[in-house]
Amino acid sequence: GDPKPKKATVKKAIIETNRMAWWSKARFGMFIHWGVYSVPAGVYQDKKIPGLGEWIMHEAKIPVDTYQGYAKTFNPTKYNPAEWVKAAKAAGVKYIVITTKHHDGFALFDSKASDWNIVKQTPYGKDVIKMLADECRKQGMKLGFYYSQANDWSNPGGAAAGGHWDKKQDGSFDDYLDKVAVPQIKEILTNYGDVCELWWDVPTDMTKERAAKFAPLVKQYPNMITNNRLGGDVQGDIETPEQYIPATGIPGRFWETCMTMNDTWGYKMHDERWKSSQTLIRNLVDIASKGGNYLLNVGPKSDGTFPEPITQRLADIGTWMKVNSESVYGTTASPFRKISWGRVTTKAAGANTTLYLHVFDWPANGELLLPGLDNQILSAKLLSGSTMFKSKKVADGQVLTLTGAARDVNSTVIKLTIKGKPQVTAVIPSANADGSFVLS
Ligand code: H79
Repeated sequence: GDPKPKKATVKKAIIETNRMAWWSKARFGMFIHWGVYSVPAGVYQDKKIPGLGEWIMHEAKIPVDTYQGYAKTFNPTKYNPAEWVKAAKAAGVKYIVITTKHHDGFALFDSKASDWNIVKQTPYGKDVIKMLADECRKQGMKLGFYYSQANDWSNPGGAAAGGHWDKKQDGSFDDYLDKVAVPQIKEILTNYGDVCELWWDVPTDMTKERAAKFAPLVKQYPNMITNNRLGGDVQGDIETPEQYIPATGIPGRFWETCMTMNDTWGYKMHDERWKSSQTLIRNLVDIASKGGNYLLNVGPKSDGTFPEPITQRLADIGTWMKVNSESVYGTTASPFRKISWGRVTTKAAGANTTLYLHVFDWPANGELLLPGLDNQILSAKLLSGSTMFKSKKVADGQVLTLTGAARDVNSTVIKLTIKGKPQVTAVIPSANADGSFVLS
């Protein structure tokens, strides 16, 4: 037979699992994209610039000096990190990841490695990252940092990879890495307490050798989770689908879908295509049902406040989570191959199993089919109330008869307890070659 795995290998596997445990349970994080781009907010020389708000410098080819002028009016006097963290908490968010420096190269923290930072350049003059870190610590919120390592349109040499339109951007990419990116990573990992997640972005021109420049720093924080965008041959801990939900999840990898609430990460004054609260809640559920995390973005305005549509949506999500969060936190993927009426999340309950049935589309005849479910059903209860539902066996599974339940427009959750581990007989065509399956 196979040789037994060495003790050290087993021990390492356990440490790895524990390291990711809080993250896997969390399921819901908040991304914050904030920077100088929130000042032009999508408008340059009276023209609406199409595309992402945080890309305006690149999209409009704004000269470095002109762009740096925006910092002179970046004065977020209404910035109150206590309110931000409170709003995140109330929405059910378990961790925050904020842009410490995006592609425009502007550091939102006090940096000795580059003068292009909030303390040096703005009338505000305060380290907003420190303020947020202090507040997160106070309110028991985990904090992670986004840092654009390979796309920097302001610090000389940093734009070598990401396009060039101003002589001021000239320089050696390696010098930029050595003099700005590596020292700044040291600063953000050293000066703000625990960093739960380090979020690299866009590994353009990041060779193995260049990625290795960051390795000694990152190695000092073995509990910090890193994403897969550093470059070189570094895989990181988590996959990062951007703006989409993988149909079958990502078997064998931790993953986190990051997504905007409208069509931009950084604030734009003319972007009103907001996803509905229902869509955002169902996305969170969909992602949990496939075993991933949802990193939902907010783009604050330059005055330091969240745009009203964001505040509204966070509150709506919070209202739903207040009643239903146990169907999200600590759950794992659905045991079903395909469910037509919604999504399912799973949690072990001792020897038994809880299935959270998220009903998106209420069955017209009130009969909710659990396709191919073989286990004995011990109970079926509305999560938000005391209503119990009866079940019966049918040819292709089991059916719950839904009666008199208060429906939730976002997702009505039924807490189903079944005996033992889920046993689901396939009632639809076979799984993909890797054992995953299409859920929708
Ligand atoms: O920070 C957010 C994005 O700004 C960043 N990743 C997320 C988390 C990101 N950087 N690069 N990309 C995403 C891919 C680039 C996409 C585009 Fe474009 C930017 C499409 C439209 C604007 C670059 C410029 C490609 C076409 C025009």
